[in-house]
Amino acid sequence: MKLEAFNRLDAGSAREAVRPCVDIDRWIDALVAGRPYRDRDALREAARTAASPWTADEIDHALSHHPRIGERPTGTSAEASLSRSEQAGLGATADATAVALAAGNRAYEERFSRVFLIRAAGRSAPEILAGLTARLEHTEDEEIAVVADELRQIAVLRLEGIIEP
Ligand code: 2AL
Repeated sequence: MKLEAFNRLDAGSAREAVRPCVDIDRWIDALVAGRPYRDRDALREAARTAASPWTADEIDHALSHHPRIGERPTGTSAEASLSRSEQAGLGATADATAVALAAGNRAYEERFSRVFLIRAAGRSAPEILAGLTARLEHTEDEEIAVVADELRQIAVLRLEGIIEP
């Protein structure tokens, strides 16, 4: 959708257009209320500002929408198709890397009691595995800051994919 069209949509349709970016009402409301945007830089800035910071509850809620890395969703929702394309770099993952990612996901969930989240778009499987391995060493405070930043990156990238210049 063109930015021009997004600027003119009724509020309900605008909300549904951006919901697949991240299902957090406060963020969606801020983005929709901030219209009209003069260009995509202004839209991106509003998206970042509304995502800084997330609350702990918002992060928990958003994570429930993200499949594990390596487990690409098969559904037909806008979110599922975004996640599939973000994880496209994992397409030809070597068996050993796939096994290590699955083990890393389990270790992460045991350590932090949540799904491991990383902005997958533009990253290869070995890069994601290296990130996962390094993040297992984090304290909770260090790690929650990384999660918040990755979630922000995913939301902004998705928004840029949905709203064209
Ligand atoms: C995801 C996802 O669905 N898209 C992305 O960039 N990362 N999932 C995840 N667990 O990190």
